[in-house]
Amino acid sequence: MTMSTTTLLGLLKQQKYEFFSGVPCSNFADLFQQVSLDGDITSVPAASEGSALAFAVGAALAGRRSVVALQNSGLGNIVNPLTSLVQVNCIPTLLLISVRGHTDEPEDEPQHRIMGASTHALLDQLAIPWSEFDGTPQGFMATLLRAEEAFQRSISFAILVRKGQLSASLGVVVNGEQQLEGYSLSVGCALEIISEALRPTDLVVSTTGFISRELFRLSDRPENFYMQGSLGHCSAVAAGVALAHPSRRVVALDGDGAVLMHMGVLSTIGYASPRNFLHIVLDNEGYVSTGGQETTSVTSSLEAVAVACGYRAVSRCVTSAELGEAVARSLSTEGPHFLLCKVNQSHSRSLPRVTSRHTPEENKEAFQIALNQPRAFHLKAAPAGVAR
Ligand SMILES: Cc1ncc(C[n+]2csc(CCOP(=O)(O)OP(=O)(O)O)c2C)c(N)n1
Ligand SMILES: [Mg+2]
Repeated sequence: MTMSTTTLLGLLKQQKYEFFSGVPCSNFADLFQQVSLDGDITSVPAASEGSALAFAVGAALAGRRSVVALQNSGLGNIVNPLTSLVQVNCIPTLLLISVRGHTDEPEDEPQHRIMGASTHALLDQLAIPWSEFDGTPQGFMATLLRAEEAFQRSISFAILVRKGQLSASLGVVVNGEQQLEGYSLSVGCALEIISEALRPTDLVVSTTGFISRELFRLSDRPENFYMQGSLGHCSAVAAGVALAHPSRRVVALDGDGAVLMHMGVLSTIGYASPRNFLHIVLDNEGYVSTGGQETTSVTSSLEAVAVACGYRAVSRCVTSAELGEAVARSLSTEGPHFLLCKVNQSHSRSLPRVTSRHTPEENKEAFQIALNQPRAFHLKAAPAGVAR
């Protein structure tokens, strides 16, 4: 059964939920959009699910009833504050969880498989009562009353929502031709310029979502490691490769939402200072892969953070010429480099999934071979002292 997001929100408001935080999932695209436009609800776009829960706890301490919305992949980010804050201090919260990779959806992407099969058991293990959303207003109301009973006993409650159970009313498009006014470069154009400027031997680790899919569409090569889950960890993986293999240049292709989710890694990279590392952030000021919800990069200067964290060279690019020059410059000087590229939110209409050609394991194996036995490219001489 399908219920409209408007109905869901109306029932939540009726039960006096007035504070909302979370990290989006494409299944909740319409919900996040509606909440952000709703004058009765205070909404906080959190950088990670853990901090969304902490915001909700703060609101609860101040006497406001809150909802935290997340994809089940974000359960991994939430377990610590859930167990050591919410449960220990008896500050119950309503969790609205989008379940990806459910056992009866085997066609969902592989990164959701294990969490999809574990979500219910994990909640049981954590002693969080849950209910599956049945897509009817009566069923949802009954669930909210069950949640109420749990709250009386200072226990949190989770509602599990499946793909397609909430119908959109605002027409948010996920993976359509979203064309937003603003920056001239699209992710696709930026990736073409970057691919052009990189050496064939450069290793690339790309972040979760459309950026990996766009890279796969434009330039699939064994030197690319496409991250498909683990949002926010692409730069640490890339920097790990760079530190372990100082003779190869490694590029992290990151997104703004991903960087914000685990921003502490910038400090670690500045500290570890891999000279052969280039960190590129394609900043479209949104979680575009899940419907274009605004990220807080709109009001943050990520390049200033990178400077403060000790990256050796930092650039901000808006035009294709600036981007081409910055990538080329990073070839001739020592890193770690940070390159923030402002891009718009448009993508090609249908982005292929990496898994249409490679399983994650095949991708890993091809990448390892490319890393350890570089293909024979015709290499130009590198300037002295610069890693190849
Ligand atoms: C822990 C976790 N939370 C949420 C998601 C859902 N998700 C997948 S891609 C994505 C958006 C990432 O935004 P950004 O890094 O800015 O890249 P963009 O989509 O804008 O290219 C989100 C929220 C996820 N995969 N993992
Ligand atoms: Mg983004």
